[in-house]
Amino acid sequence: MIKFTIDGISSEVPNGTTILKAARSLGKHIPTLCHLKGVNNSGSCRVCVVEVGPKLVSSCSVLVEDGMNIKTNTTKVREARKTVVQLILSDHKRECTTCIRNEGCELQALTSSLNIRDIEYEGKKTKAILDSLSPSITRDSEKCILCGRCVNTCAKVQSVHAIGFNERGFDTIVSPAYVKSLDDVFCTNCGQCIVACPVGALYEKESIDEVWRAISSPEKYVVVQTAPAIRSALGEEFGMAKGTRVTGKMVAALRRLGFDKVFDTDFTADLTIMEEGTELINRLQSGENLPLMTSCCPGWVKFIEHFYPDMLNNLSTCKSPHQMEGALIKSYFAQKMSIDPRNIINVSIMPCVAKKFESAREELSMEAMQDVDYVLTTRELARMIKEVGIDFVNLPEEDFDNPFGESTGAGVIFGVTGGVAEAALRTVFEILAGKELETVDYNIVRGMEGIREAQIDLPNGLTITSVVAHGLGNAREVMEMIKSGEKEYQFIEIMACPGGCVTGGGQPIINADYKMDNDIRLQRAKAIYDEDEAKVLRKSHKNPYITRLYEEFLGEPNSETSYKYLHTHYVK
Ligand code: HC0
Ligand code: SF4
Ligand code: SF4
Repeated sequence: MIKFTIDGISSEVPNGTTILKAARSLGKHIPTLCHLKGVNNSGSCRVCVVEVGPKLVSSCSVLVEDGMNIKTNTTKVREARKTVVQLILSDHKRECTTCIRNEGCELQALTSSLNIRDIEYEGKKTKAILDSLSPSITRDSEKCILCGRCVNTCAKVQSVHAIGFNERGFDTIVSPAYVKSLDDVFCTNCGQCIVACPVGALYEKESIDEVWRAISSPEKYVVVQTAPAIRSALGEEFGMAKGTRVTGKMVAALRRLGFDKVFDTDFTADLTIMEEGTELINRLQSGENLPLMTSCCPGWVKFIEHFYPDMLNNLSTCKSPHQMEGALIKSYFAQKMSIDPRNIINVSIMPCVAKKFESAREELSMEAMQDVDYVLTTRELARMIKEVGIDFVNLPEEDFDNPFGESTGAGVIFGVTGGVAEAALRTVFEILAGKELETVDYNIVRGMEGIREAQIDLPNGLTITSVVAHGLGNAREVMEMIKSGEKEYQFIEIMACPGGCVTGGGQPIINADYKMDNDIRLQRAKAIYDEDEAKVLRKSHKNPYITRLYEEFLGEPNSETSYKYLHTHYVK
């Protein structure tokens, strides 16, 4: 243990503890800006300075040493922090009232907490670049404070390196190499840079206006569906506790916004299990294109298209659940309701910005109609609800509409890492066993370890090795192990975002301060597993509406009709 003094109080901490962490353990709150737990701890912004002897040091990067005398609240410390923030503000496009991060911006909160009332310096400004070519992400250089949180997230967590520091000195800018557009480089559209950004320099490409226009157009029939992870986080935007499950209120809010039908993506998550489970059984029997890799995460699909194009045949040919649902709404549902599919507008509420890119992909359309017309993030949906003035917290709980409103627990758990694998096991096991099995919870694939392997004995005597990975850095590790022959797997689930969709790039943004002491992934995952447990039906093949869909329209899993509407191909 290391003995030290902080603001006159003697204490001790384990070796290797930063001053910031030591101070927090004693209830002292030191402000930070560039610091992001596990990702960025260079101390470059110097907002977290404290006095140690005659020097000011960055508390997030300097370790406590024996006998250290630390002062966190002196005039020198307070003035230094103010100067740092004033210099940042002098080069910042200060348009808080209209900024997308207004009230959620860490720079704004810091300015307020440091009691900064005026901008002391005005000087040269960063070159203005508004990059809005990507279908998912907009970058505004005038809001960027060069903290590096996005750069290190993309490099260290995602192993993608799409953005970095370019140019030099005052001209330094965070952007793709050669200041290209994000749309012109190998960006996977995962949006993890957005949720890492403390300010409004990175944000989703909004589609709110287009969706309002569709809703108010009398000839359009506007259908909305919600991804599994939305229900675990939407309430946070309305001040509810992190990870509060708000399924029924979410449905009620969507009805009040004016959507004609409110469907659940979880229904087609169940359908994905029927299609992908059958695909897995077929590949295991034929030995072809193994390992089977999940294909529901568009960030992961883009990653493999960019970096491992030789393994595209290993991807499941299944479209992702919300794309399947989009295709079915414009075919099966349109026929049932006698509506011209050209008058249907499909809106998906997703925790994800890569889904915006996915929905625009040419392959995911039929007869020049996109399966899904607009994707809104959880944050955009919250903005629409606020715009109308709906009292979300006090809404009654309502049920989804049918025929795409009923789902099993297996569909729900898609929203968290390991969920697709677990849902597949619940169905594949029973199909192979030819009888009902008691096991529902496959804890072997759950958890937040970056890479989780499991040996699974199937009822037909086969053993498969599966691996679940989340975060593209972990995905890359798995791919390299396969390429080098170090590992052999039969089934792989990958989600681009650490934690899975619950912490996708479109979810409510959690500030770095909260993340220092809490794991938001676990908080939201709990909401998902609670919903799974509360369901009467927990295995996809038990969903009666799935059975009816096969009887009335698709025939059987992997049938010709299924291929027509529910499957796709990938491009090198
Ligand atoms: Fe996901 Fe999905 S689970 S990708 O993370 O498969 O976005 O929540 O909607 O489509 O269902 C996201 C979440 C989905 C899809 C589902 C899958
Ligand atoms: Fe990197 Fe993902 Fe952001 Fe693209 S979207 S720049 S891959 S973090
Ligand atoms: Fe989108 Fe989920 Fe993939 Fe993240 S993990 S990119 S939220 S689909």
